[in-house]
Amino acid sequence: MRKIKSFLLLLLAALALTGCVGQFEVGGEQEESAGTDEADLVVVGVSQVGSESVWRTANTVSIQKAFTNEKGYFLLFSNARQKQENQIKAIRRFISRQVDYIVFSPITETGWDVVLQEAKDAGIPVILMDRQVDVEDETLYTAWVGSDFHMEGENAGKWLEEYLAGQGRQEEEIRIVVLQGTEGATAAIGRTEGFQKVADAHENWVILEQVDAEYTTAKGREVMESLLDKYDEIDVVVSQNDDMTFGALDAMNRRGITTGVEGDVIVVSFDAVKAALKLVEQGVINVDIECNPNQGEWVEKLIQALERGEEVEKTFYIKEQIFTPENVGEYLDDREY
Ligand code: GZL
Ligand code: ZN
Repeated sequence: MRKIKSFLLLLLAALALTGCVGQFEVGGEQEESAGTDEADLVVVGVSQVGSESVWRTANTVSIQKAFTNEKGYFLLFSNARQKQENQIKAIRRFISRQVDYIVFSPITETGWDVVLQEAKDAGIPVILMDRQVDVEDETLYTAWVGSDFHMEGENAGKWLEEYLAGQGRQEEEIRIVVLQGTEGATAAIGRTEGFQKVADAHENWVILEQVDAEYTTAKGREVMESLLDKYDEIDVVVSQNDDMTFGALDAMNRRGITTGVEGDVIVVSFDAVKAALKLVEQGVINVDIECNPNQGEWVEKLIQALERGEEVEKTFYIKEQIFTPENVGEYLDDREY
């Protein structure tokens, strides 16, 4: 692994001579250039899902903040634009460049066994962040840092239970639609299962339909339009990220349907990005289940431990909470994303 350092430093020296050291694209990656006096950098190859949501962008920022030259890293960052084959290509490029670590958020859980075996054969540890892989051999990755998506889904269900009880609506039929994230993504699987587990305890809750709206605003709007065409009465919209929620709110508002605390439709959202928390504060969104994107620092801590030759936990859940109009005010100001 170290021998590519001399190659890299030669390359950088050449660039430095031409005075154009800085971020440069190599084979679809952005490389944070290292100052030429950096003797011994840990090279980390990161394959990110894409830039489909505000949450994803914040997640990327947390990676770029964690893996800086000052902290001793050479970061190779690749944006897969939400295509699994781009992630597989990037991982193969990282292997051929013999990076020290591979970090990635797998867009969906399946299809990774072959390329992760290649990384294992090359002796390169793989750390997962955010979403998970469903592989036969769990030794194909060293650790995973992310959220407890089941817990997030269950928290959404429990909040709805309490909210409806507070309105005396434990008996009446509650008609629910769910905008799901990308099919096969850990976050979508967990949030769906977690919410379903609570819904199963309420025979008066009717989940009319659950539709993949790919975590984007455009698809969220389109899916909400079709659900509004199909069902004349919807009481609750559960939307598995804020970007889809923005699209769904737009679709409802265009039809004069109001949402939130005083509205016709209860809105349950996930991610808790700042723009959505402002709508929680206004009472337009009833509750937002946080999904903490700041995983970079925890992945970096794992790599530090591995560099020291320590054993690390396989699973690392990061802390998160839920936001309602009652509590959001105290968090809004110092929220970065
Ligand atoms: C959740 C993450 C999801 C976010 C979406 O950890 O995988 O992907 O909820 C993002 O915003 O697209
Ligand atoms: Zn579960």
